[in-house]
Amino acid sequence: MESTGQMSGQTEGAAGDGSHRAGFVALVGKPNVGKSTLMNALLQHRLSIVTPRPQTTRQRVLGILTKDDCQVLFLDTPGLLEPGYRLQEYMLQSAVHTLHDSDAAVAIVDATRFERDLDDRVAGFLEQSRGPVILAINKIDRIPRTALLPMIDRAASRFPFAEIVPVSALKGDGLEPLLSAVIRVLPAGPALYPADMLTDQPERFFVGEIIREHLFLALREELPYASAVIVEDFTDRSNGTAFIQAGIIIERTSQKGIIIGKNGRMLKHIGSAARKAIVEFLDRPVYLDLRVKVRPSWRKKEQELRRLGYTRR
Ligand SMILES: Nc1nc2c(ncn2[C@@H]2O[C@H](COP(=O)(O)OP(=O)(O)OP(=O)(O)O)[C@@H](O)[C@H]2O)c(=O)[nH]1
Ligand SMILES: [Mg+2]
Repeated sequence: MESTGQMSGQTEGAAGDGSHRAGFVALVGKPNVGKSTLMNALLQHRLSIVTPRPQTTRQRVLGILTKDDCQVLFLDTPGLLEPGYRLQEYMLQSAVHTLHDSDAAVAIVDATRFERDLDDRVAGFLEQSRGPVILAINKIDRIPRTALLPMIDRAASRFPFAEIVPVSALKGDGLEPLLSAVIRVLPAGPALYPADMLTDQPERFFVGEIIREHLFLALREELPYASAVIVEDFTDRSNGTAFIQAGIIIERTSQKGIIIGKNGRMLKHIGSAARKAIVEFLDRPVYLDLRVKVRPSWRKKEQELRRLGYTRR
């Protein structure tokens, strides 16, 4: 991947005439509307994990888009859910705090579930946004064109959006108009990160996320939600291979058998799929060692959540 690491000083806008814009833009919306897919499409990079299941994203993910005259700091967030346990409370807080702390926001709805996605509760959260809010009506590849105009009218009557842009994050439709709308609401200012930086989160974080992505893809029912990943060792060996040891955390001993599978087949499948994706992400050979660990009710325990990195940042 491109360089990650910590922020290292400021860069000048290419224009150098004070017309440069930069700011944080929160991507918010109900679970599964396509927030992460949209951020990745805008960045043209697979950064934030995506699965068909709701509640895939659990923490905010920074994606930096640098152009000649602007730097957009996209913040992908967990879905605006109704929390039932401590992890979900953390997820909701993470989304709401990001919305409060950003210069602007893009609210995202799934065009096929418009009424559910732009309900009073979501509108209430959007009112707490510090800056202007743009609406992206996503997944327009799944609705007839004629359904769009009435939807735009209803959206405009529900919230004072700065702009409303129909998109398909999956097909790449409407991304240019959306990006232009985002840049229009960005405050003036210099770039905050070096031009070649894609995120400020370490490779280690994304390695854990990729493993979790493959848990979400491979497992059924409650298991994806009962699992977490902790990267215990990440060492670059002298031969150029990244040596990674990670724990798959589950809640009950009875879940262990399912994750390991008959003759270890499930764990092997998850490991090889995740390893392939990590190689692609890190762009170097990877040795991946996965172990399954039981931590009873980790989703409900503050201390366990903190150990897994689910802490406010
Ligand atoms: N048809 C279609 N599917 C899409 C589009 N955008 C996203 N999806 C699909 O919607 C599902 C959810 O996408 P995500 O990007 O993970 O959604 P999210 O809002 O980040 O979800 P959470 O992180 O769980 O809140 C995936 O299966 C995507 O492929 C789109 O424009 N069209
Ligand atoms: Mg997501």
